[in-house]
Amino acid sequence: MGDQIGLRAAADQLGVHYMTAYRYVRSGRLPASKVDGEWMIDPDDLVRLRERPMPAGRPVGAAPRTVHRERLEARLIAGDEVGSWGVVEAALGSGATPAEVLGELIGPALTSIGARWAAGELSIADEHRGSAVAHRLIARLGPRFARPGRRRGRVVLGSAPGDQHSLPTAILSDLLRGAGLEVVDLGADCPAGSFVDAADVVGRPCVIGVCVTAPEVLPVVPELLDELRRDLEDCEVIAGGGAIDPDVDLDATVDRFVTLASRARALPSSRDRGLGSGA
Ligand code: B12
Repeated sequence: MGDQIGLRAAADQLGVHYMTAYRYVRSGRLPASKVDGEWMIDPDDLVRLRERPMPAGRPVGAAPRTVHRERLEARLIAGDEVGSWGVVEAALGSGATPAEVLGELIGPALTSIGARWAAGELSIADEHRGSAVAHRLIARLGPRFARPGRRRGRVVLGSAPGDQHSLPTAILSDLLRGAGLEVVDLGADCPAGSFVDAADVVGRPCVIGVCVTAPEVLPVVPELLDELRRDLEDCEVIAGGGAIDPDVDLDATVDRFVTLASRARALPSSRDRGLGSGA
């Protein structure tokens, strides 16, 4: 890595206007980090940019997806929400669906950030910064998954007690909403009682999805599942997530939830069968 240079010097070296270089940074095309309020650039990245220019109007396909993913990862690590959203918009503009943005851009960018953290290449602060921006991107995309009409079934999602990961349930929730399910996302670190309360609120029978991303919480999972299955005997309780299934097939996961939730919806609730708590 060479000595970092400022944005104006980078623009000069590229032979482009300052604002053009700024746009390259905000769109993730040119990696940069903020130092004392100024964008600083590694000269090696200028060389890479020259070697791999991005022609306008590239066709939709695997290669541009990879480019968008790499750009997004760079903007997430820089904590650049505006630039990150710019990459998302560029991907949507080139034909990616919101589900593809979640499943093929944001998810894989996070996975790569995690791998780079595990390899000692990124700090935990980089990961936290990127996660915070990723949450905001997911929130901005959320309304695009709203579907009018009758729901195909109901789902409660949450991470196991002690598991601090909330992004996996946020992403999965929207994919399930997009598939026509009503979803309550409880986020990180959910005690058993919260799953039960949420099931009562969304309406039973429903599917309870327990997300396990942190391997250290795996020991509490069997007991949690037993408890939930006891308390929510009219619901389907399943577990998944990176610590259980690291090579998850997202389409198959969504199909599984849809099948289980549709089947549950067709069943009478425990209250109708006289099995409720008596309340
Ligand atoms: C962001 C992140 C964090 C953030 C979380 C921020 C947040 N608000 O979510 C912070 C910094 C807090 C964090 C903490 C930790 N993390 Co972390 N984290 C990540 C990272 C980079 C991204 C996670 C993510 O959102 N992935 C993207 C989603 C889309 O992918 P996904 O998890 O596979 O989820 C999909 C599917 O699994 C499925 N799914 C999810 N839930 C369910 C449920 C059911 C029922 C089903 C069927 C499917 C399903 O749908 C999801 C949507 O696509 C990952 C890297 C990675 N590989 O994922 C590491 C990673 C998960 N973390 C890891 C670790 C080790 C930790 C810590 C233990 C680190 C530490 N020592 O402190 C702590 C955990 C502490 C705790 N008790 O929870 C490791 C886990 C290693 C392992 N599996 O063996 C990873 C893989 C990093 C790595 N490469 O080593 N982390």
